[in-house]
Amino acid sequence: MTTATRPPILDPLDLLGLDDEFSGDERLLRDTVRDFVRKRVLPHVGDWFERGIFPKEIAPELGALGLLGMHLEGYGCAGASATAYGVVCRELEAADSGLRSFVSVQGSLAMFPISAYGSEEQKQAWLPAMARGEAIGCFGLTEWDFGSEPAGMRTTARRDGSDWVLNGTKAWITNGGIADVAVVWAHEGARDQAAADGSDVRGFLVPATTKGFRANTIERKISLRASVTSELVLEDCRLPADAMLPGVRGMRGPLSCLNEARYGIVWGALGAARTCYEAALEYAKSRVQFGKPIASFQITQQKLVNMALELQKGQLLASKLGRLKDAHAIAPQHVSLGKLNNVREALAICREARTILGASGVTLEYPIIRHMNNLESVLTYEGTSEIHTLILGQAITGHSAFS
Ligand code: TGC
Ligand code: FAD
Repeated sequence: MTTATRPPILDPLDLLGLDDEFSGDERLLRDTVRDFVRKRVLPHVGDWFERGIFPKEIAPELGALGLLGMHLEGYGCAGASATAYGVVCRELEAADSGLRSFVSVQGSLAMFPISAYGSEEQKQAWLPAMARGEAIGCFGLTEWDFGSEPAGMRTTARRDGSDWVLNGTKAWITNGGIADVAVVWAHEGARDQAAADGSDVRGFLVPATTKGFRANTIERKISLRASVTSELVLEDCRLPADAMLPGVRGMRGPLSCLNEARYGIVWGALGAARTCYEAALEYAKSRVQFGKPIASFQITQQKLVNMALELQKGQLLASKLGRLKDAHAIAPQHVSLGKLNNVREALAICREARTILGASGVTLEYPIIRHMNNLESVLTYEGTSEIHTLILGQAITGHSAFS
């Protein structure tokens, strides 16, 4: 006896109809970005990944869509809601984490500190051009020897007359090699006087044309290949007095930027996972083994159902964080909760989806292994899953277990 197939009763991609709760503007933005990605990115992204390139010329196109610094106010930025920003991150990362990374770094890590802590002159000089995608930014916090513990950084900014002189090396910097301006975090003063807790850390705007500044590409990544990752070297980079961001001092400066970018990842990871789930569902319906579509086997259905459940739970979490953020009631620990859960579950969904494709799942003919590899970086950057566990552990117990 053959089993009859019936049309699905629920939308397999949104069992609870959670997207219906977005406003009309948010749904319009979702559809606009989805359409852009379908036409402009999906036909090429496998090739970009394979060749290890990020097409810099896409920046003005993202700018024209109003996606760069979209959650910031003024200076050409759209002042969109947190939910709208999240939806955009989700749709971009449904194509590739590298594309979402570009937008996260530009808007949340480079434009946000200028907007929040910059002088009026710094805002005028950079924000409109960055919103249009005519100038690209990067964010230099991590160093080779200081990743999870950025307060230990060795980069310094020493006064010389009214100038600043920066020395140090930053590592793993997204957009580094294509940036026009780097937001560089450094101890103020000489290295032997640097505060161990980072309370003397300041942010500096370093134009890529500055003498003594160079970006070296980090090669041979097998994750986030459609994204530029660089080492930034600063050798006696002399900058004018007004290169420093006047509005913040200490680790609160860089860490507050991370809240913005981590929030985008909470949504973005769902996009990558959705693409993998969708690819696995389609494959399972058409792949026949033992005389039946593999979608008709109980174990395959259990895998698909678990993926769909985690996608819905992740979306509920992201939407709740969006509402908290719009109400200015979000705490960094809330963002850690979302980043930890959604990236961990997205990676699990991608790995499970890969098994449904069998051998086909290991090729770039399908998007799954690309997303899976990308999410290994997403699990590590913007605070590793272990660091977010410890942030939440401290929030729950009151005890710090970092050192
Ligand atoms: P701690 O002593 O706890 O705090 C120092 C000061 O910072 C404040 N603070 C925060 N402020 C805003 N937002 C947050 N999330 C904050 N966390 C801490 C804190 O209130 C204090 O302020 P004040 O005014 O009292 O001095 O800080 P700590 O140095 O002990 O660090 C704690 C820890 C381990 C959680 C932190 O270092 C951390 O988050 N480490 C992970 C590092 C990280 O996430 N790096 C990311 C680099 S950028 C990146 O990966 C970009 S990938 C981009 C892409 O391609 O998408
Ligand atoms: P480490 O800090 O050396 O950690 C190694 C392992 O030890 C991890 O599992 C970690 O969780 C664990 N660990 C560390 N401390 C503890 C502890 N106290 N308790 C338990 N476990 C612990 N940085 C930027 O500044 N700007 C960027 O644009 C940027 N882009 C990136 C792009 C990519 C593709 C990647 C991969 C990284 C990027 N980073 C960027 C760097 C990223 O933020 C760091 O890799 C991350 O913070 C972790 O640092 P680390 O790699 O040095 O690992």
